[in-house]
Amino acid sequence: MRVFFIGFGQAGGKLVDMFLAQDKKTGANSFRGIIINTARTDLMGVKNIPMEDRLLIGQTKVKGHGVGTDNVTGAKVAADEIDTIINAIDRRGTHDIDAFVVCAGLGGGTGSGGAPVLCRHLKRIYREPVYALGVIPAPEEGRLYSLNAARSLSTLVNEADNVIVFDNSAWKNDGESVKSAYERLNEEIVRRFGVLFRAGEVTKYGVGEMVVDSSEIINTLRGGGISSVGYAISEAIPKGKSAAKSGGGLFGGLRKKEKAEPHVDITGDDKSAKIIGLVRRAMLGRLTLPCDYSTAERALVLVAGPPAELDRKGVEKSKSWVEENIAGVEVRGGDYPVDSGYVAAVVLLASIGNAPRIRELMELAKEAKEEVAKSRERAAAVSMFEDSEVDPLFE
Ligand SMILES: Nc1nc2c(ncn2[C@@H]2O[C@H](COP(=O)(O)OP(=O)(O)O)[C@@H](O)[C@H]2O)c(=O)[nH]1
Ligand SMILES: [Mg+2]
Repeated sequence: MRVFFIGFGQAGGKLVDMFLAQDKKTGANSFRGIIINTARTDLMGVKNIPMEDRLLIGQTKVKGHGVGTDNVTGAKVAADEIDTIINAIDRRGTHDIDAFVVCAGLGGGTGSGGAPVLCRHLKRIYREPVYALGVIPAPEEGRLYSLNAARSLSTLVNEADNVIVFDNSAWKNDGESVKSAYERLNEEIVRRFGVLFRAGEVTKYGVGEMVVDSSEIINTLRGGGISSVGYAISEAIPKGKSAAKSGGGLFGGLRKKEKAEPHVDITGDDKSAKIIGLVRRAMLGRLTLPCDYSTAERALVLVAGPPAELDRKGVEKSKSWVEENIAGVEVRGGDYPVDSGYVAAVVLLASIGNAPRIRELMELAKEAKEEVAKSRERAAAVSMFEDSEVDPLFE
């Protein structure tokens, strides 16, 4: 799939920077993008995006210093300067793309406020689907971050064609701060979504036997709402060659402490058993957003790896297994031949009905709304008594 990425705010900008770098490294050339911020230093902090594709907005309001955690101002600035944003996107070229993906951390100010506004306008102007890749904050980041995320997310689900969520709290290790984990989390995000969004693009191995093309990703995400992604990886080594030597290729390999399932030389039924095992691990393991997978409306199963390891029967059986385990019956899938020492399975669980962290955010937002209403009532009651002799506190 050819994707136009827009990174909004600091987290969004860093992610798009990494997506484009990964794309370049693999020679795939399926991604392009721009990044947008109200803070000049954040725009300067990325490594791979050309200067002309970094857009500073809100200069008259915040003078390049950012909006802090004020997502209302973030949204206003985006709305005020939407023409400038659309011009920057058009300048980069949109005629041959399959989808837009707007990346943002939803707990802050610029991306949290700006992403929903941008999605609304992109949908009005272009025919291609508009997806959001939203990072939600861990509770330890504070109540304000959670409130910002709740507010942004509830708007975003109405404005984007689908919101794929990554939960920082599910991915940071115990005892580790969210901030110190950013780089590792971003690698996890880009690895998963890089494989998913690039599926169907021609590689030097040609296209797969059972190609997942962009229309299948689009149809899987068509139901809207919130989606989550699972991923698992396993070694695939031709005899006499180590996975480490042949490199991770598309998947960027493994980190030092990470373990892939050891490779066993297999053929036929074993080969499909290996794929089924991998898909199960992807769906039952840690998802980008922890959720009850049995509530997913649709799913997409993608198996990527060296052609010799890909197996039609394995993919078909995996699809049936996923179908048995989710709420809906629409499960799409296929393979994606790539130059890699690993086989990877990606399971996209679309339009999920139950995710505890999302429910928590929504409840928090409801409480906050009630608090505001109560304090307004209180203020109104006080003003009623201001001119009278009765002291409302001693009623
Ligand atoms: N996973 C991840 N989350 C980040 C990163 N940078 C910031 N965040 C989170 O994204 C949210 C918004 O922060 P930020 O992007 O700085 O806000 P903005 O610049 O105002 O849009 C917060 O919950 C941050 O914890 C990052 O590099 N990776
Ligand atoms: Mg920041």
